Amino acid sequence: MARHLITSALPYINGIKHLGNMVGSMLPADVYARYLRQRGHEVLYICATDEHGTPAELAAKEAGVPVDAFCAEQHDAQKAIYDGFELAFDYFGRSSSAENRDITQHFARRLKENGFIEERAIRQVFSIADDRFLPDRYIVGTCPHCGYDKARGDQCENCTRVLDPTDLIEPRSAISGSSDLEVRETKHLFLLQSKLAGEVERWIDATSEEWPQLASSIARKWLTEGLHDRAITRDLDWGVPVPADTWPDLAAEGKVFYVWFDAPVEYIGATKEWADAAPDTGTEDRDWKSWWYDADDTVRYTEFMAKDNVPFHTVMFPATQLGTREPWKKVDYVKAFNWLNYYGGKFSTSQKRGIFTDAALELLPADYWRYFLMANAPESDDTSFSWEHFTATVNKDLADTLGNFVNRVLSFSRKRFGDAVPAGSAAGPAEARLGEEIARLLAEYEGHMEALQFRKAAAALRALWSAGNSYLEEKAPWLEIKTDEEGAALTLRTAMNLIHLYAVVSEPFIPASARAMRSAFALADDTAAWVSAEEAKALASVPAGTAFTVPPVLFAKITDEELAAYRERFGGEGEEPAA
Ligand code: B3M
Ligand code: ZN
Repeated sequence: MARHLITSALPYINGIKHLGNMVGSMLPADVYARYLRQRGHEVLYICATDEHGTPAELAAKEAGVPVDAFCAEQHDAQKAIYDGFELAFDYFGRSSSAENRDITQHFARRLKENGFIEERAIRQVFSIADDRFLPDRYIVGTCPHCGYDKARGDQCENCTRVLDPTDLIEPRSAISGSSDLEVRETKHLFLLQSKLAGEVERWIDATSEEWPQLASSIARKWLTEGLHDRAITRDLDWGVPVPADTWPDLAAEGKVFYVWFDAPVEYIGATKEWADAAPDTGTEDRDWKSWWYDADDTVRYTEFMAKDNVPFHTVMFPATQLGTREPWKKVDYVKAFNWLNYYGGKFSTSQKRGIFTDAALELLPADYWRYFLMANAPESDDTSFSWEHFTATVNKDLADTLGNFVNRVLSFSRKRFGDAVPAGSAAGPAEARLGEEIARLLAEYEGHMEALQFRKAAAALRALWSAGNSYLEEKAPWLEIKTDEEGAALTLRTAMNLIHLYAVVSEPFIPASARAMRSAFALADDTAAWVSAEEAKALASVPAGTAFTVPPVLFAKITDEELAAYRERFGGEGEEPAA
């Protein structure tokens, strides 16, 4: 079996994320990691909070707490929510870790040794009152294009135009509000991407064939626009410090690395954090470097991210890795996602628009969200969330098709045959046909999962659930029992085997419900990680006589009143949220 390294884009530390952020990175990565683990592969799923850069500093300042305390608290808050969604990371690290600092600084030293980093003098805005250089985002003023008076030095979020701080009218410091600014010369480190462009292009040519069109087209677009040398240091108080042993002057000025220089390195950093956090029982050898160093022939690396992160992951980070002239594992497959919109408009953390991960879990169990989001994942194009669509999907696919099947099969059998799986007559043509259909649909489901086509995989899973309902309608044990008790028992035993099969294969999407279905049966040995084609055809993994219980209803339907209340609270078509 292969060794699969999986990473998902690191959520920024500032603020609880919305569902759109999760469905474009961590959730599909989790579904894929779960599936591969169940198929017997060795999987390492790594993620972390992205804790550096101006977003963290500004958010901490707004919260009135030191940035390191802010990050520690926000990391735990986000991790608790992801635990609620059952995102089964092998490790969820922090880009502010010592491990990431050390590896980032190592990368920078190697890049300098190999001639891919140099110091350059640039002119930058200095704030006398704050006694520091101000990164572009720290300068606010009036936009010369639209007159918006809170435009930032890098971009006006009102008219989205990219700006230069010197464009702003009446510029002032976002920290102190002081307008006592002047432009001074300062030195920064530049990553000489232009010198690595040829190698990056050859790597993309050799690797991106199999990537989804969305990822390969964005990577190529950035290549054709030309790989420019890029400043990779900032004047911030919070970030990976420029190492004094290599750049004493810049270190003395307190320069730190640009967040997008250290954030992708945190995929490696968090893997080392995972190893360093190994239980000292010595029970497991967490060899972090075997996943990342000289691992081209032994590890398959898949990245999950939203489309705006593709350039950094397919151009800048591989360029950085190549420039070290060390055999760091580069990505093999980039699974990029479009946007999940909210009634056609963008989810927005800053404008509190859409549904946030914490609120989602307060409303409904994780599996409702996991299934809906994956069945409507923005893979080939943007998709839009609406409460009406969410309600219809939950009520039909989860409550009616799966939940109702489980409940009525187990309840009816218990009522008529007691608490053990009934034997009944030997399987007949209907069971043979069903077995063939289940095996076919299972193979389809596996094919889509191997191809990372999650919407198609969810559709195949739904078809598996529907096949059980069709069989039940065809056999109608509630009628059959009047004339053929043995036949009705066979039908129920077969349907119970389907429930167990659903429990095993649905786990990547709806782990909590899968556990509830599986634990209904008191199987002596219930360790099967997957279902073979033969087992799917036979539908006999749960033998007659197995004790079972009837779990509580798996999915409560969303009522019209609840639907109306959700729309009221979060806003609907063209309606502003009440909250
Ligand atoms: N923190 C996510 C974003 O752009 C960014 C990903 C970093 S992955 C190394 O929202
Ligand atoms: Zn503007």
